Amino acid sequence: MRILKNLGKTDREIHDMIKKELKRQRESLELIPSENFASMAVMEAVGSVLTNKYSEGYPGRRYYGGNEFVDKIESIAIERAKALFGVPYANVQPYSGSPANFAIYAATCKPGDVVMGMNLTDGGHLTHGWKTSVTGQYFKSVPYHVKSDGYIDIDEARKLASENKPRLIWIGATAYTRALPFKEFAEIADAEGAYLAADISHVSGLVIAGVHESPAKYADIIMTTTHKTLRGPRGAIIMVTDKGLQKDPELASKIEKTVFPGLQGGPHDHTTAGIAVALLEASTPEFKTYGRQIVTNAKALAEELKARGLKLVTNGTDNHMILVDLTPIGKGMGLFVQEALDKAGITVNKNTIPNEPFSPFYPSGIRLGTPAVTTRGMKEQEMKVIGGYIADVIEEIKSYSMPEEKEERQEYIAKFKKEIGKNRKIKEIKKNVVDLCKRFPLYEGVKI
Ligand code: DSN
Repeated sequence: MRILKNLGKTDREIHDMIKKELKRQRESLELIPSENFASMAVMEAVGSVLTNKYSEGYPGRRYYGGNEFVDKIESIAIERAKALFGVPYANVQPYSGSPANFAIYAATCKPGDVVMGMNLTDGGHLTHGWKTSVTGQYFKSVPYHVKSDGYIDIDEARKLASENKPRLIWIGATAYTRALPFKEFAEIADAEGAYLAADISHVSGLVIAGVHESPAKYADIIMTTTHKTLRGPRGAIIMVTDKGLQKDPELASKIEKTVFPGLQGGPHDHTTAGIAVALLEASTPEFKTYGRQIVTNAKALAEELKARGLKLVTNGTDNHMILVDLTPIGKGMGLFVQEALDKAGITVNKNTIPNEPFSPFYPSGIRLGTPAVTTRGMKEQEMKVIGGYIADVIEEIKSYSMPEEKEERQEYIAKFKKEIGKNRKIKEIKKNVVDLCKRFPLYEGVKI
């Protein structure tokens, strides 16, 4: 099936870049844990005529005419989200995770209120109160941390909550490889009368598949982006639980008002349709099998990396993600490993590790995840092979280490890039990666 025919006639430049990006996605191993491959059905909905419509307001209460079908689409998306996550209220309009989280602050806090979230460099998210995010500037942020074993320090969080009396507590992360302790955080929030918001963006697909506990019984508010393990288009959903409505019967209407008109204008109806399709796909038995395989694959990959001598934060994983601690290999190795793996056709991202010893710009870890390779149909056997490739690439570059002197770093990085560009072993791995990818075709039959 040939797609983007009209784009090819109208704008060759963009058409060619999309064609190249499809080839890149097809021929590389996508291991960034927050990325995935949406289905053709999801992408067709997102690329539909719905992009033409304005529909400020909510179903049945719009500021524009002509919303007969958009109302139905949004209502379907809402009902599917409520059923899948077992909640009484869902708002599918947030443009993405960061604005969704800000809507949650606006609904529950006033500027200057105390908020708590996991520290960014321990694995938390920018919008959970980090200093460079407005969430750390408009609110008084008191971050909690992980312990030396990499697990969330629940005792510290309890103590900080009791001392600082937060209005809102976040439980959720972007670089945390263990189960999120919803029950314990509900106890902490309840003891202080705080709202508990669960940001399950990374694990929502696993929650649906039953391989990660659901926060529905524990949190007042749940937020998920829709494009990670959930495998939909880029967007977000805010949900209010039964518990949240018992605590504050106005909570759903507060969220509704802060999303629109508080923060956003017209919802992106094409994205809403894509979310509805992704939620339908996520309600199938096949999706449950997929979610289980994501975790099985992550565990298999973790075991292979460990067998090859690599150190993992928390020594393993409960979810879709692995955080490799590269400190035994060299200083600030995250960048070098990311670049070298990129050359081998393996896409990961450099990441800080808890108590980052080097620098947030040149961090000491890499973050890996299995949602995208699992979508391609890869299983434990392939994870073992991929783990071997990763270890082989790291072996090739283990003599590099980031200079302590900041002025020397740019020159050193440029030299590193030149040298790995010529590395024969990495070139050989790249060939093997392409062969492996071809055995697990992506968007089969699609031509641009
Ligand atoms: N950027 C996302 C991630 O990679 O985890 C979070 O916003």
